[in-house]
Amino acid sequence: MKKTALITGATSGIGEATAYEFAKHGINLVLCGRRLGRLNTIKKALERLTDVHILNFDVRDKEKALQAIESLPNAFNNIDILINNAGNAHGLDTINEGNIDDWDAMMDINVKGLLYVSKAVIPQMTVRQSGHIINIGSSAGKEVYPKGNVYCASKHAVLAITEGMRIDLNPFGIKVGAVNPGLVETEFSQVRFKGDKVADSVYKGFKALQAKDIAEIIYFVISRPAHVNIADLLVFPTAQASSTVVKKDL
Ligand code: NDP
Ligand code: 8X3
Repeated sequence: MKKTALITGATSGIGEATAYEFAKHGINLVLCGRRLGRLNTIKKALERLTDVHILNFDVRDKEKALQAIESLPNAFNNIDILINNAGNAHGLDTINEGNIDDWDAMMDINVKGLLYVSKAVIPQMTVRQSGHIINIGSSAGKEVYPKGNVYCASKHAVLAITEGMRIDLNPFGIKVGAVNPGLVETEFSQVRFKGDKVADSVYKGFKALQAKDIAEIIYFVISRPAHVNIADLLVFPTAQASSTVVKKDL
C-alpha cells in the first residue's frame, strides 16, 4: 500500500526537492507552504508520478495549521511520514544588535510552527501505532556560531523537541529522527539577508550541498526497514568541517 507523506516548506529548497524525491518513489504527497502559486506548479509537475494534495497555510498560525490538516480528504488523511522542514534564518546579527521581529519569526516558524503541525498530525499516528517524523534541524542546532544566536537556539530547540518526541512516542512504535544539514544552496540565504546581495557570496568558492543531496538522504532515512530508526544525522559539504570552518578557493 502506498504511503502518504506531509512535507512542510515544500515550495522551495530542501522541501521541494524532497517532494520530487518522494514522488519518484510513488509516495503520496501533502505539500504545504505559503506560496500558493508554487504549490500549484509543483503539484502539476508531480501528479504524473503520484497523488498530490496541497495545503496553503502559514505554520505560525496555529488555528489555520490545525484546520488545514483536519481538512485533508480521506485519500490523504493517513499520514505515514511527516517531514517538518519549514523554516529559515532571519538576519545575522550580534545579540546586542539583533532585530526582535527576526527573533520572533525564527522562534515562531522554526520551533512553534513545527510543534503546531506535529500536534495536528501525531494523534492519528498514535491511534495507528505507526508513523515516522523527521525534523529538519541543522548543524546550527549542534554548534552556535558568531551572530547565529537565535537561529542556532531555534535549531537547538528542534533537536531537543526531536529527542522528546522520540521518547514520548516510543510506546506507540513511531519513529522520530532529525536530519541536520550544514550549508545547503537554497533560498535560505536570500531569506536570511532579505534579498541583500551578500546572500550571493555565501555559497561562493566551494561546492555547497544541494537540496537534492538532502532529499536523497531523507528518502534513505524513511526507507530503512521497520526496525531501523536513524535518530540523528549530521551532513556537511566536503569543504565544510564545522559551522565556521569552510575551505574556500578564493
Ligand atoms: P528555503 O528558503 O529554500 O525553504 C524554506 C521553506 O520553508 C519554503 O518552502 C517556505 O515556504 C517555508 N516556510 C518558511 N516560512 C514559513 C511559514 N511561516 N509557514 C509555512 N512555510 C514556511 O530554505 P531551505 O530549503 O534551505 O530550508 C528548509 C529547512 O532546512 C529549514 O528548516 C532550514 O532551517 C533548514 N536548513 C537549511 C540549511 C541551508 O543551509 N539551506 C542548512 C540546515 C538546515 P513559503 O515561503 O512558501 O511559505
Ligand atoms: C543552515 C546552516 O550554517 O547557515 O542551518 O546556519 S547555517
